[in-house]
This record gives sequence, C-alpha cells and structure tokens, in this order.
Amino acid sequence: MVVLTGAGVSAESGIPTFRDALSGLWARFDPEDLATPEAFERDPRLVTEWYDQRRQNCMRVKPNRAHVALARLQREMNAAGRAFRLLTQNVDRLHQAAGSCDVVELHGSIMEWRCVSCGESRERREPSLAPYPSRCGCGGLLRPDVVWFGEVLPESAVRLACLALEQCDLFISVGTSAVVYPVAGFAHLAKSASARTLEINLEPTPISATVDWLVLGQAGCRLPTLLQAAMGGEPW
Ligand code: BJW
Repeated sequence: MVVLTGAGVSAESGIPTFRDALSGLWARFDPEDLATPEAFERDPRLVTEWYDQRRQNCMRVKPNRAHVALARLQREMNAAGRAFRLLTQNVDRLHQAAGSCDVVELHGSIMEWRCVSCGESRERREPSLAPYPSRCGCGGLLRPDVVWFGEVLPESAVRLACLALEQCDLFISVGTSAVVYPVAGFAHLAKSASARTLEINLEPTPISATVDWLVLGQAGCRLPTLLQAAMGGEPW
C-alpha cells in the first residue's frame, strides 16, 4: 500500500495549504518571490524570514486525526506483514510527530536548514532563526532544505517512491491538488503498476477522473471512517 499526502492533510492542524482560494499561501504570496532559488538569491532576508515564520508555526501545531490514522495504518499493515509506504509532499514533519516511520519527504522539510556554503544540513528546533538572513556557524547563508520550483527532488526520495509505486496494489492520494510535477504523475505510475487507486480530497482534482474511488470530504474525518470500515478494531 502506498499513501501520498499533500497540504490538505495538515490543513486541519492549522497549516495553510498552497492553492486553496481563500486560505492558501499562494493566494497571499507570489511563489516566484519566495519559493524559487532565484527569489532566495534576490532577497535572502525576505525568503528566510518567511520560511522561519512557517517553521515556527509547524513547531506550534499538533498532528490531526488524519496523521494519527495513517500512523496506525502503517503499524497495522506492518504487524500483518504487509508492505506500506508513506510518501509526503508536506514539509511540516507532522506525520513523524504522529508516529509514522520511514516517511519519504519528496519536497524536503522546513525543519531542516542547509548552509549554501559548507553544505551542512540539520534540524533546527530553535525558537527563532533571526537575525535574517539566517546564517550558518561558518558564515554562509542558511536556506530551508525544501524543494523549490525548478529544483530537482531528492534523488533517494524519488528512488524510494518509484520502487514503492512499481510494487503497489493500492494507492491512496490524500489532500493534494495533484498539479505539481513530478509527484502529480504518481497516481498514473501506480495505475501503470495495476494498483487500485483511491483519492480523498475536499474537491475533485486532475486525477479524480482516473481513480477507482473518489471520496470527497475532510481527510481528518474521511480517513478514520474509511479505515474503521476496512480494518475494524477500536475506533480510528
Ligand atoms: C483537503 C483539506 C482537508 C484542503 N482534507 N483535503 C511537468 C509538467 C508541468 C510542470 C512541470 C513538470 N515538471 C516540472 C514542472 C515544473 C514544476 C511544476 O510542477 N509546476 C506546476 C505547478 C505546473 N515542478 C517543479 O519545479 C519540481 N521540480 C522538478 O520537476 O524538477 C525537475 C525539473 C526542473 C526544472 C525543469 C524541469 C524539470 C519541484 C516542485 C517543488 C514544489 N515545491 C513546493 C514548495 C515547497 C516548499 C514550501 O513549503 O514552501 O511544494 S510548491 C507546493 O506545492 C509545495 C507542495 O508540496 C506542492 C503541492 O501542493 P499540495 O500539497 O498539493 O497542496 P495544494 O495547496 O496545492 O492542495 C491542497 C489540496 O488539499 C487541495 O486539493 C484541497 O482541496 C485539499 N484540501 N483541505 C482533504 N481538510
């Protein structure tokens, strides 16, 4: 089983999505100004401050019922000797906070910051990375270890994702608009491997017409309900 998550899974924890019309980050900020290597080169102060505010928000919030259900699903699948892989585009580390293991972070993590000079990358849990632009001990500029537009995804993450997709017989896409490539192509890859496909989202997306089952609604409500019906046991 392969589960792919996007920003919608963390929305109920209080992390804004990107493309939701009213509350999405891209409704208020231009990604060209903040989420590209060119933006960082142009204005590292603006970019690091914006990402540090978001990092601080990620440290304040808690996993929701969708994160918790996915962590339990992994435990139950593993206990039954079945392979399970969680792929996420989310940078907030809430899956790990809920107890998920070996999460494949396709777009990196906002909790990790990398020095553009010495290359050191590590988790930053300090209350603030001010003054901006944030700097490494070596004096080089720090950047969040996330994947910006035009950058390639981490090779190891893509390799693990492709391996899981080639072998998967059930693919579940939750809370992603399925517009950002290459990840938007994963449902298609799963189908090519003859997997059955399920999508959970508030609204239809570009992959909705091709999935076997589309469930409309909030991930924090729909996922536990579906998993309770499929797996039984204590309420999810
Ligand atoms: C709920 C809910 C609830 C809400 N319950 N649901 C091929 C074709 C076309 C374009 C390209 C292509 N290949 C490459 C590109 C360019 C580009 C791209 O895809 N652009 C498209 C936008 C057109 N891709 C790239 O640049 C990628 N790199 C790459 O391909 O390298 C190779 C290459 C390089 C150069 C040239 C050619 C090839 C890198 C992409 C990096 C994306 N980075 C970001 C920012 C990360 C850092 C940060 O956090 O700031 O990643 S952008 C942003 O989008 C973030 C997300 O991970 C990603 C996906 O968003 P997601 O998770 O789907 O969120 P939303 O907001 O879009 O959707 C939320 C969904 O949840 C909605 O559907 C809601 O309905 C739903 N929802 N509440 C359930 N409670």
